[in-house]
Amino acid sequence: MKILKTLMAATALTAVTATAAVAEKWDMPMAYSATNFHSAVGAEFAKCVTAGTSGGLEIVTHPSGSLFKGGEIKRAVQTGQAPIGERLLSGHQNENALFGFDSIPFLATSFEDSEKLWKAAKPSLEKLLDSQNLVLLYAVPWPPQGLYFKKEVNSVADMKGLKFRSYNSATARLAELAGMLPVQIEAAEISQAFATGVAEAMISSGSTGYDRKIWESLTHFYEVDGWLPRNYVIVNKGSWEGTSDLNRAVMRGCASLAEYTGNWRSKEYTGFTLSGLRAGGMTVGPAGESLVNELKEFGKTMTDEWLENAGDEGKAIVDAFKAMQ
Ligand code: PCA
Repeated sequence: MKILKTLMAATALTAVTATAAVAEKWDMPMAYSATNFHSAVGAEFAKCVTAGTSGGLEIVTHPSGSLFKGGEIKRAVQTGQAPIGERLLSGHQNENALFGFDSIPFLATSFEDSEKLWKAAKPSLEKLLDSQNLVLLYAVPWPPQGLYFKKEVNSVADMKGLKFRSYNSATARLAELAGMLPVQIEAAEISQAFATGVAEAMISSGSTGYDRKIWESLTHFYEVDGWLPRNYVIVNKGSWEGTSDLNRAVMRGCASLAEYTGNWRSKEYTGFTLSGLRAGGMTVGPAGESLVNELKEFGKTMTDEWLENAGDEGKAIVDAFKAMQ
């Protein structure tokens, strides 16, 4: 009974504080199309926070890079131009190799391993983000990465000279190793890049090809399961510290829910989007064994290079991940 009374008093207090506090509105830039599952999860997260704070903190999502383009989102949140945002952090691995832990070819190639790798890397990532004025809320993996072309490809030799759309330095490096010409383009702009011939091939998930109706320009998708890069929702530290305890607690709760449903949706979306590519007329199937073997050699080179760039902290992540196997 005493507990109940205390609880009721606490709830009454929260209600008073919530109504007394000035309602805040946070714009949340997101890089990918509104129909993409990451954007759907972000929209649910925003609703969860708005409802959970009884409108005390309203989060408004802006998908498709409409508020800030993908490449600008991290800086916008760091500098407080946006209080919160979503970004593929491996897009910033040229700034710090640790951001690229999730784009090492053939290190973690399944959802299960991606989860383990995330567990191993999360403390380092949180620390790095903290040093950059950022608070990490949640991270959700893209489906496994595979290769897109507009012709049949059975070996690295077939890839030589192609203009290859990259989304981070790992994908650009892969292109170089395969003798292709990398060109960095945000997902929101790839339909046009492929339609105009600025790019002719890429590595990405079935999800991004499906979202961008890639069958209008390309013909083949080869499942490689190279890695599962993550999108992250980050908050400006000043905005985080400046909002109420209640708002922070609700955001943490909604973030764990979003991470859970995001993982689940990513898995579901994998098969769904591959069927979608097929329905669009593309040839979809696993990459041939000899092509995979050639790619694995590049993977070894890139793992060594990453370990060299990411130093002891990088090595500790890989070791912790391997210890979970
Ligand atoms: N889609 C994003 C990143 C990884 C993915 O599957 C993109 O292609 O930009």
